[in-house]
Amino acid sequence: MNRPALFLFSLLFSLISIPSIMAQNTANYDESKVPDLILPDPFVSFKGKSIQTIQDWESIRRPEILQLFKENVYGKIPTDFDAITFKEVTESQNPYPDKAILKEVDITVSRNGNTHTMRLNVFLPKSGKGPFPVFMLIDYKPKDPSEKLVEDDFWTVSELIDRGYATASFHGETVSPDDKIRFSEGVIGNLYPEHLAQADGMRTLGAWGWGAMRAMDYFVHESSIDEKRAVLVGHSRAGKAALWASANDTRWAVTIPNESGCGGAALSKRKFGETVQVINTSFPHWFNDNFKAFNGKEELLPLDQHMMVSLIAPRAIYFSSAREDRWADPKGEYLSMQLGSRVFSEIFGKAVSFPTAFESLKGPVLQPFAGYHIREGEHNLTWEDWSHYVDFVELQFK
Ligand code: GTR
Repeated sequence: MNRPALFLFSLLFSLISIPSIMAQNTANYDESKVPDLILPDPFVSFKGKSIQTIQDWESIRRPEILQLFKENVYGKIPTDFDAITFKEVTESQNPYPDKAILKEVDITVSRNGNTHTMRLNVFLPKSGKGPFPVFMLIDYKPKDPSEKLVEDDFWTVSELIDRGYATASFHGETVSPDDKIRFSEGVIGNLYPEHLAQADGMRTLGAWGWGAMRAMDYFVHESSIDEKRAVLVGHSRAGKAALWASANDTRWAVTIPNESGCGGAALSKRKFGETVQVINTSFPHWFNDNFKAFNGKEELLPLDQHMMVSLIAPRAIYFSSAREDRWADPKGEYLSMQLGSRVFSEIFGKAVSFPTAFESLKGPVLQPFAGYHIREGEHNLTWEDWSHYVDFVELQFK
């Protein structure tokens, strides 16, 4: 190419590519630029029926909302398989031998002659009388699951044991690799390969949700754990997966996504911080293919994340944010809880309310069924978060 042609080519290239790169990389952090929120009504059915009773909710509206999320956002989570086995292995040293029993469990699931094995790590209190309530964390840190059994400040095993809980965790990588090329080299490719060709098929976050369900199967099987008092926790990307897992599997008594942001707790239609286009571009393997149609078009989504809260009800749900984690849109997370939790009072007759404006919130909102806190600091899961979770959970289980 001669120089003027090269110049013209690169000018054209930059004109085409700069706006699209900017659209991907610039996040709005200005509240005055947030569009007027027009949100779908959780209490009106597709046919326009006003939903007011538990019966109509369970038989009409909840299945509609679940279907909307399957089709447009996360993809289906398959529930069929032929067999599941639990095998205890001994690979790691127990970091808390004085207070806890460590069980490393290989969960092997088979379907159509194929198998997939995921690893669940479980700590049971040595003192106290079981069966114990359990905090289950979907983990994804560090990147290599064999590197470390417990992330000290992230999965606060010791403190949870001290408060009388069992706690368990699996690493997402052992179910579906968090990688846009290799994501199918886990349960999706091994057991459910037909999903790869489906626009509403299971992808990584759905697969992590599938993993949480298999962990729950283990709790049902393990007599020292009380599966009726099981709490599902996930941070950030794993918080998105925890929400979707619990929407699909009503065996979880309490669901706690921490700083789960876009595609998690935060309202997508606010377009504040991370957007649908940004998340689908950086992590095309997280959500189903249909979700990509809403890149830059959040206003066309036939749902928003407050409806995830309504899918969890009447089971308990808690959101948490961090002040400096604007990428995850703390206000959008709170609004989603505030609006979505209306299902508790309007359908289930439970006194749940979030009357306070986000800007004037002081301290955690702790009440039966639904709660929220925002702590100072950055995007992370810390003991400060966990300690509020324990306080919230104690309100539910007492
Ligand atoms: C970010 C991503 C967020 C959130 C976060 C995390 O890069 O944009 O949606 O999931 O990672 O998982 O820590």
